[in-house]
Parts: sequence; structure tokens; C-alpha cells
Amino acid sequence: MANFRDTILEGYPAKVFKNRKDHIVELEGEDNPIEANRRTVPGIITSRGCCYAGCKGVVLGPIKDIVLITHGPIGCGYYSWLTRRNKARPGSNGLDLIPYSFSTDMQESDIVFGGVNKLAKAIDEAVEIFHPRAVFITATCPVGLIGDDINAVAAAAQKRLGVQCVAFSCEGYKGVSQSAGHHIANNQFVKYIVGTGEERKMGKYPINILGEYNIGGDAWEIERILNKIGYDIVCTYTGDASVDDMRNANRAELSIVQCHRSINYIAEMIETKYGVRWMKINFIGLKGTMESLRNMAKFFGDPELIERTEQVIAEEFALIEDQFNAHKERLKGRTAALYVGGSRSHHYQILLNDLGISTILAGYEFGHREDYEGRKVLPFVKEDADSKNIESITVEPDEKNYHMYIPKEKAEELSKEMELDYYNGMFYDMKDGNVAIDDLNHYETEMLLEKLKPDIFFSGIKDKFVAQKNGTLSRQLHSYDYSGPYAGFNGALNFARDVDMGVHTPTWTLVEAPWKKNPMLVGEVLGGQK
Ligand code: CFM
Ligand code: HCA
Repeated sequence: MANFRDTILEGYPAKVFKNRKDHIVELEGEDNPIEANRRTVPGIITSRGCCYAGCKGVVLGPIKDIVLITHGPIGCGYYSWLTRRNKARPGSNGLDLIPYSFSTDMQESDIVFGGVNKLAKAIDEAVEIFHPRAVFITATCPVGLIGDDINAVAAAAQKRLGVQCVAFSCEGYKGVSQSAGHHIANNQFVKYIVGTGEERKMGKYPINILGEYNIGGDAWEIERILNKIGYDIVCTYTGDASVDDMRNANRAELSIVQCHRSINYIAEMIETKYGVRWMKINFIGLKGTMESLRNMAKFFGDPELIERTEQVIAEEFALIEDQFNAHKERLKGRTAALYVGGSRSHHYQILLNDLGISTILAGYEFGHREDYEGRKVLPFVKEDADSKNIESITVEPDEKNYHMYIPKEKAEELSKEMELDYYNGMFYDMKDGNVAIDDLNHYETEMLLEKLKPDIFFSGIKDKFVAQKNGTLSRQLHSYDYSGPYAGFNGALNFARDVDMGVHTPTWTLVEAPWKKNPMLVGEVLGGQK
């Protein structure tokens, strides 16, 4: 393993070598700087998506009572239509518009003459038919290129129709990945959504769940446990979410953060503006779930809550323990490589560890340095032209609505034992000798399968079949291969069952990579070498 990084890099021409060398790290000791959130080398087969995908598909997609219009050619709306498996069911206002894909379906004539009139008409039509609680408009690449002013269209529509209309300038080409889109969505939330809710009766321990998108029903499992303990869930950003609940995020006493990458901006802004502290938690894995629940109870500090938490942990664990351990017996000792967006490569190491599976390589598609190395590196992260392109907004305390649940001294004390207003990053849970790769490409994927031979490669749809045709089990950590939930106690058991089935299917004895038998391409390279 010691030479794995060199082996990959050796295959590159000088320019690519120079670019990729700092994105691949073999962990050793405390400090392991990694290059991240930078442009992908043109022409390389990356798994990354675009800014529109991060804004429209990821952060806004799961809000169920809005009309979410894609202003652009139909392909963008179509590709982001239900593929992410963010589940929803109608809430108290009866609305669930998730099954619909709203798009202006721009044609060539709209590109030439402008598409704003078509967009205005689309908003009118959608509001008349669906009576949404708000209309969100997202931009695709051509909208930015031709200069359609979606903000002006939104403002006029809001005046005309009396329904809140918010525009998101998340043209696909902005930034270097989905990550830019997360940031743009977060900015609009703080400007137009948080703090605009109607008075609501507050229960005990009111919390926001941030960065949880209900993929495969994860948020439902987390909410089930938290409700059982007695938390009042004000809102979830944005799994199975209602925009009216999201408006009240300022009224909670604590925000818990599952996916740091996609939501850290709003977590911080809500804290600065309203005093609501945020805590990094992780409901993936038994250890992660138990630790998160205990930290939350400690934050509120009520002995009754602490006792109830222990009771629920004991009850839930007892229900799955035997089955979970049976799967563990069949899985322990195996190795895994993980490559997902910007947080799951970390979270799933905790669950794999519960099952006795060790991680040998992990990477993010679009994580930033702090997602790898922890927020301690934030002061040293260098901005480049691409990151400066994304607006970074600052907020001031809202004198009228500012409230802090625990005093500063108490928060400082708690931060010594938990990630309060802080994230340790993925490397914190990895070992010396492990490999980390940022923005892994398909050549590097093939190399890691061949050289490191993990038993399981956890990733997404774009590389799953490369791995499987090579004889290595690949499970999708984005869509959960149509299974789930994987969060919390029941989720951990579902995951153990799925991985156990995958590992033990007899198929693997029948698969041999085609390139192991015959070369796939025959040709001559310059210099006459065959
Ligand atoms: Fe956060 Fe996500 Fe992820 Fe993400 Fe994503 Fe996703 Fe992901 Mo796919 S918000 S960073 S942009 S946890 S869609 S639910 S699975 S890449 S690791
Ligand atoms: C996205 C969405 C995605 C893609 C999944 C995959 C998801 O990035 O736009 O590549 O398998 O989770 O659906 O991350």
C-alpha cells in the first residue's frame, strides 16, 4: 500500500500529475493537508455534478409544498426528477409536489429571444393549478448565458400572485461542483425563509435537523427516535420538508447537523443571527447514533431527558442487537473503499466499523478541506477565482429574536467533549496508512480496485458497474440501491442485511473482468510501441 499514491501518479502526463498529486494523500500523523474544492482536470472522467444539481436537486428538491421550477432545457429538470430518492408524504397542509417535475422546457427560440415571458407564464399556471406555499425558481446554464433576469420575474410574480417567489441563480457552470449550489440555496434561505414563520406553540427541547434529506427514509427513522425521546422537531432542512416549518428555524434551541458540507452555511448564519447553536451529529451507525443522542441530551442538560435517552437507546438496541451481530459475524474482517459526495464517506465508516469492516480508502466528490481535515483548517483555506464567484453573505444578530439556550461558558465546557459549533472532519476517524482521494476519477477507481483490492467499493451509479464488472461488490451510498433507510437503529440493521447479501451472493465466483482475459483495445502509441 505504501506506493499506491505513486503508482497512480506515475500514469499521468506532467500537467495532470501536477494537478492530482495534492488530491491524493496517504494519512500519517496529525496533519494531512489535502487539495479539495478545485476545478476538475478537463477531460478526466469525474463523478461530480453541477451547481444546479447541488441547489435544485439536493437542497431544494426535498421541499414538498413548493413548486420548484427549473428554468431551462428539459434535460436538467428530467435528470433531477426523483432520481435522488428523497422520500416525502403529504404534511398538515396536504401538499406533496415531489412527484412533479416543473420546467419551462426552453427551446432554441427562447435561447435566442429570451425565456422570461415563458417563465412568468409557467409560474402563473403552476400556482393556479397547485396552490403551493411558495415558488422557487432555479436557473440552468443557458439562463445565465443569455441573461434572463429570474430575480425580476420572481419579484413581479410575487406581487402579481401574492405567493412568495424566490429565484436561485444556480447556473450549472458556477463553482466547481454541486457544492456551489448548496451555498447558493443556503444564502437564499437566510435571506427569504428563516424568520418568516407564524407563531407556533413550542414543545420541550425544540430542535432543527439540518443536512438530512430523507434519502430512502433516513429522516423518518431519525425523527421516529427523536420523537420517542421527546424532542420537538421544528423543521428539517430539507428531508420531507415543509417550507412553512423551515420558516421557523429561528425558534429552535439547537440545530443538529447531519451533512456538514451542504448545510454548514445556514447552521452558522442561524446561530449568528438568532443565537441557535449547532451541533455536528451522525445518525449513521450504532455508535454514531448513540453518541449523538447522548450529546444532544447533555446539551439540554435535563436529567429527565438524559434518563429517557438512555431508556430509548437500550430499548432500540435490544430490538436489533441479535440480528445485527449475526450479520457482523459474517462480515467482520472485510475491507472497504468509500467514495461519495461530501459527508457519507465519513459517516459510513462508523457503521462499517460497527460491523467489523475496516476502511482502507475514502474520498469525497466535492468536500472542502474542512470536511477532510476538520474546521481547524478554515483559517488556512485559500480562496480561488471559482470559490470567490459564489456570494458569501454575513449576517448580524437580530436583536429582537436573539436567544441563547446555554451561556457561553457552558458551551465552551461542552465543546471539549462534543462537536458543538464544530466538525472534526473525516480524517479524525481514519487511521495512518489509509488513503484519501479527492475528486476520484475513473482511472483512479480502476487502479484502486486492482491494487488495493477492497472487498466492497461503496460509491454511486457512475462507477458502480465498473467495480462490479471487475468482480468487486459495489453498493450505492447515494441511492442505497433502492433500499433503506440506513440511518438510526433500524437503518443500521437494513444496511447490515444488504451488505451481507451483497458479499455472499454466489455471483462473484462467476464474474471475471473482461480485460483480465483479453486486451480491450489494440493500437499503436507514438514511437511505435504496441
Ligand atoms: Fe450531503 Fe447528501 Fe452527501 Fe450532498 Fe449529494 Fe446525497 Fe451524497 Mo449524492 S447532501 S454531501 S450533494 S449527504 S446527493 S443526500 S448522496 S452526493 S454524500
Ligand atoms: C447529484 C445527485 C447524486 C447522484 C448519485 C450518483 C444522488 O449529485 O446530483 O452519482 O450515484 O445522490 O442522487 O449525488
